[in-house]
Amino acid sequence: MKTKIFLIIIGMGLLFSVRAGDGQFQLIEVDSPVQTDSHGYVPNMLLAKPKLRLLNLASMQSDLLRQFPREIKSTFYDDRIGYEVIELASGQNAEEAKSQLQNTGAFSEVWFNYKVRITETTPNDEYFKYQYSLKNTGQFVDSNKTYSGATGADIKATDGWDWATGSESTVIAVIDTGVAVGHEDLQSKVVSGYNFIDNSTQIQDDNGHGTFVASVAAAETNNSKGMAGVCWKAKIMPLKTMNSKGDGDLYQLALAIRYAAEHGAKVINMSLGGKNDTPYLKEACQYAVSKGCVLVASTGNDHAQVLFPAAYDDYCLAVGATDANDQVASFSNFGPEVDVVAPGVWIVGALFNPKDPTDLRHYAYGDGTSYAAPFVSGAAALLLSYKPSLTPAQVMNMIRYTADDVNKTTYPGKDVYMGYGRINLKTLLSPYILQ
Ligand SMILES: [Ca+2]
Ligand SMILES: [Ca+2]
Ligand SMILES: [Ca+2]
Repeated sequence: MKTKIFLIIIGMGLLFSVRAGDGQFQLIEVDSPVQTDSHGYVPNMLLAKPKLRLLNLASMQSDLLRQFPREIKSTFYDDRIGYEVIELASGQNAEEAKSQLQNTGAFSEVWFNYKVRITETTPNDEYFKYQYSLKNTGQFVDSNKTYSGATGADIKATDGWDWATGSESTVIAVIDTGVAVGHEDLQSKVVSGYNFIDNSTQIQDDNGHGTFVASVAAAETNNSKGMAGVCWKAKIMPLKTMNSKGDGDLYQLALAIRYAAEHGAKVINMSLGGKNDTPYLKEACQYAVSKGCVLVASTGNDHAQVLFPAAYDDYCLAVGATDANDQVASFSNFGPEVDVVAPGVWIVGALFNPKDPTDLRHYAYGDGTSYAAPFVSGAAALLLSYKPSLTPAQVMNMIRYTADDVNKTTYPGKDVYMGYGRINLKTLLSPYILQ
């Protein structure tokens, strides 16, 4: 029964298929909770400040060793901080030793050597641990231990979130198949959108693809449920231009791009593409950029040339897909138009099953450049929430130039497979001075 939902977009069509098993949707299983360290301090070390009148250090140290021959292994005075550093013998209880040392009267202060670590913002979402794309520790990405990759092959999301988790005033337009507005990890995120097929405001997903894409960019995060999104707080504007089969056309796409630009979207995610370059699509992209929108599009999954609109260098960030080892996915399209890559293999996303629309608590795995693009859309939304005065060109360049050139051994610098490299939220969002 272990299956993996596989949502791929090919050309302008979405193909809904299943990688293995019998086609049942799988709820990701939950492991037992992570064990946390019981000590908040180094267990065999104390730092003690000698009282001023006792600063005959050599005699104090020999007194200590005489008094506590079993408890204390070694002791030395570190004049850089003015404390006696006391190493306890193994198996000693640091709390007991601390009070014994205090009772000697030789010290004005006795402290544990408390642990610190690099600051990192880790959300509490249930399946975050499977989202190697956000934080890759080499963990298995599923409870069946099917797939794992390399530590650090991720977008450095937890480091980036130290600086920004987004803003509710940043809207990401998701031009796709609609969004399951009632999904538990999206229900607070969706603003009103438009259905260009029916000319209505009914933007319910009838395929699943749009819901998945929206959740990667901006699922509700740190809500103890489901998954984490890249931009915790951004809103999602669903613009439905593709039908239940995942088919749409460039005219409706052009309409949706213009609508997004005129209705306050700051970022437009297009996990779609076609082989045809048309002036009305290009002009729509140009218009949206002139209105201040950042356009992000997937390159396509044909291992062929970059699709449109991703291929419009001046207007779109073209996003290819990598895996959990920072390798380009075999299906990812390539060419000089590729700007950056982001994870697009074994991606966790919100699952909407049109055959069971009441099922709004599920998640699945997906592969495709469709799921790489929303990492970049989420990154753009994070950056804009933090620095809203940036122009689209500045956002595009910052995302490009802060990416990690993870294939530099074989293709140093910008190349046709990865563009500038795999995006990096740490370098994107850490403070800097605009030149
Ligand atoms: Ca969540
Ligand atoms: Ca480009
Ligand atoms: Ca490179």
